Amino acid sequence: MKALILVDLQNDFLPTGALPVPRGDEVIVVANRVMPRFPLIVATQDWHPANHGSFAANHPGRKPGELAELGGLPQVMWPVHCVAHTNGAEFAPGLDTRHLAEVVPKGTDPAMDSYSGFFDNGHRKATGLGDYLRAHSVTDVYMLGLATDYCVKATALDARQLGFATHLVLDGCRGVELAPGDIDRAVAEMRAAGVRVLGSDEVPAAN
Ligand code: VGL
Ligand code: ZN
Repeated sequence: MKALILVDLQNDFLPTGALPVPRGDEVIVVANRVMPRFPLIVATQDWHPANHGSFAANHPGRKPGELAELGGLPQVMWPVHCVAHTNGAEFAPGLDTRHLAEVVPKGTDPAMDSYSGFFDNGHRKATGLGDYLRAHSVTDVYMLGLATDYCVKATALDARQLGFATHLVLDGCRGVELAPGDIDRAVAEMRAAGVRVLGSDEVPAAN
């Protein structure tokens, strides 16, 4: 059984959002195009409380883009983004959400960030997505979304670690690229972990 994971296709990651991913808007049509090829589709949502520790604004003197610490881990300081129940956290307009079987919130604990859709960054708590996929006999996960160098990468690496055959739909992803080369390095890291990288035109039709 195959599943499609749509990673953080939310307003705040679009070019007009609070944490803009360059050309992030271009992946929405890719998501809509491949969805009909999957029997099971799930989506993650970055879903932070206003007091989240990844927000520079919650650390006096810190600016977005700086490196600090959260929950004992190195933590990039981000602009306030994807605050639960705000417009910025909503799915991108134009995304066809009718066939989402499950929406997985992450990053809800103010004291820990969660890039992956499976676990927080400290691998201390699971979101339930792994159990959900196993309960549905999923063996293969395909994924696309935002951002390649953060949440997509973390979700793909965890999927591999959980034993799923993991496929990255590269033209359905865009990255933040805080430092030049971050996207290429993220893709290389995923490949090295056994993630198969493909184009949306190579995603097999539903069978
Ligand atoms: C993300 C930074 C902070 C992402 C989420 O979705 O890649 N990046 N929160
Ligand atoms: Zn976030």
